[in-house]
Amino acid sequence: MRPRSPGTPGVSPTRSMCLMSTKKTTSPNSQAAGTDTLDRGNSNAKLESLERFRSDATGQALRTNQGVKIADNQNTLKAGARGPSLLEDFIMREKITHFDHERIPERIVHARGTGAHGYFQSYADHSALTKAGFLRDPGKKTPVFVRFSTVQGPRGSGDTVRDVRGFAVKFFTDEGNFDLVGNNMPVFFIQDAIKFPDFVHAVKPEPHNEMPTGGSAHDTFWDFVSLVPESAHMVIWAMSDRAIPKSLRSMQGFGVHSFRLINAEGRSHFVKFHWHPSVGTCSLLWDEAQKLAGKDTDFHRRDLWEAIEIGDYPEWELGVQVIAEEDEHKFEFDILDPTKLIPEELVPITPLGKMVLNRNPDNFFAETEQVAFCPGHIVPGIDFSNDPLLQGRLFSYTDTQISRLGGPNFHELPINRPVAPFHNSQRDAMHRSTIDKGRASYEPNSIDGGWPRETPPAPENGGFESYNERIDAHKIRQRSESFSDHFSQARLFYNSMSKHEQEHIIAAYSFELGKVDRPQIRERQVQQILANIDLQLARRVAENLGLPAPTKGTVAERKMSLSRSPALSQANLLSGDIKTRKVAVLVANGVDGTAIAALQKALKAEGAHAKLLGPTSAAVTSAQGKVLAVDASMEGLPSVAFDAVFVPGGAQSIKALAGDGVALHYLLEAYRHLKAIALHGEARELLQVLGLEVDEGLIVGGDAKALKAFFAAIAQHRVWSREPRARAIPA
Ligand code: HDE
Repeated sequence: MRPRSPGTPGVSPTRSMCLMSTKKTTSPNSQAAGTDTLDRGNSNAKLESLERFRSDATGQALRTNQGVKIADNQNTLKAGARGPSLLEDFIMREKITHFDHERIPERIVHARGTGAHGYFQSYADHSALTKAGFLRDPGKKTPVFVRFSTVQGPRGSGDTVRDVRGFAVKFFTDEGNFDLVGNNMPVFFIQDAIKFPDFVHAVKPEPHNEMPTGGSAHDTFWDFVSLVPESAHMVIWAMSDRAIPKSLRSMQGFGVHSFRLINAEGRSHFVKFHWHPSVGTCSLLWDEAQKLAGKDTDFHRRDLWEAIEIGDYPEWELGVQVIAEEDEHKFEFDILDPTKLIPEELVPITPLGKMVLNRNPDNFFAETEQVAFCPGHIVPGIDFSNDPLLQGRLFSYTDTQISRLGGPNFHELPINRPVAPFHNSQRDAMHRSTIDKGRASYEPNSIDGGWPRETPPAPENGGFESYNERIDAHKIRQRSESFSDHFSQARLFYNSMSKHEQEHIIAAYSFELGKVDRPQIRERQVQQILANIDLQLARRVAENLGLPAPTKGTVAERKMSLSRSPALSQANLLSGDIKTRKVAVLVANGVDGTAIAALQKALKAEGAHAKLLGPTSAAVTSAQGKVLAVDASMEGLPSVAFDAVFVPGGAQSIKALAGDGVALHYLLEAYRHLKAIALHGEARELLQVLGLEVDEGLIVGGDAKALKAFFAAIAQHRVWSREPRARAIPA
């Protein structure tokens, strides 16, 4: 049997056994092709082939790229110890030349990102909806690689900026790669792909001084969106808490566009893809997000990395909203318009399966940086809709990789290689690594026996067939009239928010527009966009900016059948438990060690975690005389990195904390950020020192009842009722 082009997504044998199905699948096609059985059915063979791409230098000699062992990696070859370096030093030249070319162009958008491996498993056989194999076999674990990203900032920018987050998933299915390249918001800024370069140029740092990094609070962004009303809906999402997610693990994901699922009978349904995280969906506060951008630029990627390392594997449920082809036109909006969502109250989500991320990459560059997603990567059983934004995306992604990854062979990189074998007549080009055998790189041919051959589209064969949609139209450059309502869904979103979410939206517009220098841009956004979404919203923002209050919108309000969609509010998206939450425990010498042990036990039972923080990172001695290792100093792991704070009693410890400005600031900041705080034993005395009062999230006591109240407050994510009072606390 001749060696096949190996195809696996970069999985090591021991760690990935759980990801790979050992089930042997032989299709008529694989038998016809003669050798495909190995690649399609034998997962061990896949794993073995993958290992060829991994390099483990443990126990190995240092060598040049030509395999020559290196004797001295400290000194260049010189004419005498103090003499000039010699050009013939091939070892130094090879090393420096390679280093000189280490950087590749970063992604034009979504440059800042982080990735993880995992698997997807279908809950059931969804054959009625699709013939895609990975959605039909509930026993099958399909390997995935996911990359989360921000949009605006460069590779080294902060994680917690106000921005949309990318949520891109590569499914390595047996029938080829399927890339679901989505975002954490269900709509987009523009309706037609031809506007994308304009939008991106506007949001990116301004061209003269390359500022700001990682945010949209600047003139060119607001100039563009205030002139383009179709952006109104997405902009309000970007001004909402969704743009400052608490963690990547707690983000919802959306395919945004309508796609199609096609079953074996060729029947099509429109679908919208949704990812729903098991830990619930919640956000940072704006003040926290800004502070974290400085205190821990890597806050999101660190959280994801650590969660996977400790076995808190992030999980999402994949679901679809299903719309029959004949219902395409039954909505008050066009399902092909990517600035519209389909409210879940109108079309509920059908759960399909779950995704678990259980392995961090071995090498950021080789995996996370070189992964190449494309919405055009689909498999039989999935198809596109005519959404004009999606249509443009279908070519842009592979095109961009050609300059980013240096040629058209990026599909051969280990992270991008499909699990399914690939054979065709494409040849050569930069960085070709497959050694194609045979003489015939054309089809049809008789010289190589006619291989590789086409596969008929019948479902059991697996040849891809596009949905047989009837198109009868004029060639025309025109926006459909059905795309013309830009404000109803922005209003629906605003109306669906809880009170505190609405306040955050007002604050975000006020903050961002406050950073805009040109008064006419601020005014245009308030008068011509916000006033058409909601007059109260527009007035509040106008007041904060010192602008005249708008009295009416500039376009007639359309009456919609739905005025609120509770599914859009994060207030309704909490998990109800405290799994994976992080509690800071403030300690000093003389701390009550028994209280810490009780807390740790209770947190463990709930699947949550505690970290001990001291005045320095030196160990402390408890009141019981036990030496307690400290995880970090309070300055090293600030309160913004935690969900809640616990202060155990112990007279000596509390005396020390009460006189320590860092500890007091820690508690005040946690209070200001509406976090649950528990003061145990003597820690009660801190209330007076801090000038704070007990509330439903500021709990005094350390017995089982107090811990229960503390945990209940953590599960609520924030003590929202405290928000007005918290403003009085210095930031
Ligand atoms: Fe992208 N987008 N995009 N985009 N996008 C890219 O492809 C593009 C859009 C999204 O982690 C680029 O490989 C066009 C919508 C994600 O590697 C580029 C249009 C949505 C990622 C590109 C859109 C997205 C990208 C840059 C309008 C949500 C990161 C690097 C027609 C549904 C993927 C790259 C990763 C990346 C083009 C609009 C999501 C330039 C032309 C809508 C998550 O090809």
